[in-house]
Amino acid sequence: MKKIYLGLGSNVGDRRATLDRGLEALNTPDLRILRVSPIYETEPQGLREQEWFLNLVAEAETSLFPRQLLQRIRRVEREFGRKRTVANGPRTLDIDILFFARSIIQSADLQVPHPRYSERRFVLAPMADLAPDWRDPQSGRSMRALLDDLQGQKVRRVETTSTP
Ligand code: PH2
Ligand code: MG
Ligand code: MG
Repeated sequence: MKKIYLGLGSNVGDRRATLDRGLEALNTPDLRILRVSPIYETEPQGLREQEWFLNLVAEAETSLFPRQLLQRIRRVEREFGRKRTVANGPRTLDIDILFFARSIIQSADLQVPHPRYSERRFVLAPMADLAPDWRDPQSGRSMRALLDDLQGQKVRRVETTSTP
């Protein structure tokens, strides 16, 4: 089993229920959710003219290979009515692979660690809650240090979740 971190986000519909049900849908024998961060309400990054998001990070372990994991995630996103229209636009449920153990993957359809995570407070704040000493396999920097470097994006913790 490999340890992974997934970022979940929602800014359409009942965001809180979507995150809860998304975690349930992901939690299977070959993809075990171990711990879930607090939930944050976060200012949209990228495309700014859209509703605020709820974001969280989940720590899990999986026997899937990275590409199988990607297929699984896409299936779950589709179950939640995710339509890929505007890049960085509104989404009922977005699930991103942040880390896959210490693997570094650079291919056209899959990049791990997530290529933009270290510029995003909506990832780093919940990530640092769960695993402040986890280090980026490329830069060697800890989540706490990366978060300390990032200012100005509005995020606020709204709820502490219970681990399934
Ligand atoms: N996801 C994006 C683009 N912008 N902004 C916030 N606050 N949260 C997100 O999850 C998010 C975003 C692309 O996936
Ligand atoms: Mg995303
Ligand atoms: Mg995504």
